[in-house]
Amino acid sequence: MTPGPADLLLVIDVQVDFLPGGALPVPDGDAVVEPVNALQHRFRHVVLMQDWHPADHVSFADTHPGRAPFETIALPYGPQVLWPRHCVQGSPGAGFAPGLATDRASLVVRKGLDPRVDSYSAFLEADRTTRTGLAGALAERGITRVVLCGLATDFCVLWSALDARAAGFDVWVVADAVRGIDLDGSVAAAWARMEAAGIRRIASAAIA
Ligand code: VGL
Ligand code: ZN
Repeated sequence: MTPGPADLLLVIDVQVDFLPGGALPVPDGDAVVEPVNALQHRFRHVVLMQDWHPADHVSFADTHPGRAPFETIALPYGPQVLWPRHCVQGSPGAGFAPGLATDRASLVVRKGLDPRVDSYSAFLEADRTTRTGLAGALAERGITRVVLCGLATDFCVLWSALDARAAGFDVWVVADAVRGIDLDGSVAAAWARMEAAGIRRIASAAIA
């Protein structure tokens, strides 16, 4: 693949709290920084996503007395996995990973700001109704293909890729520039769902 003017690199949640030692560490998560930086030079359009929660966010186990991280609860919009408190607005853990290049991004989009609604997806919050505005911004820039990288394969990358596809974009995921959390086989399940949705998998070496 040779990226052209209608291709966008969408960098998902490469933030301190998702790295080893962070509040919600993705195993080997820091390994994506180098390939993500290299990829950014090959795209004219780069958008960085940032998970950005209020301190009392509904996805935090702390917000629900008696609940523990990684339990699933029922919310009005459906099942919600409870997480350790992470990516609190303005906290060091919400910052981009040290070493992540940010200069080439034209847009930084934050998600998960509503205390009552989570948003794994860069496009559509967990209520499946509230839009982040990203699809409109990409349409205005004439983007037709979205290439995803970042964290985590089985949550924010998965949902962002599925919603990009549902919004009509041609969607690719860079296999060596993502890492997953992997709860009960969720990484393998994520790849299967993406494949079934017509999302393509590519190696960063094949993008030049
Ligand atoms: C994410 C869980 C909670 C992610 C964000 O970036 O994949 N996962 N918040
Ligand atoms: Zn989150």
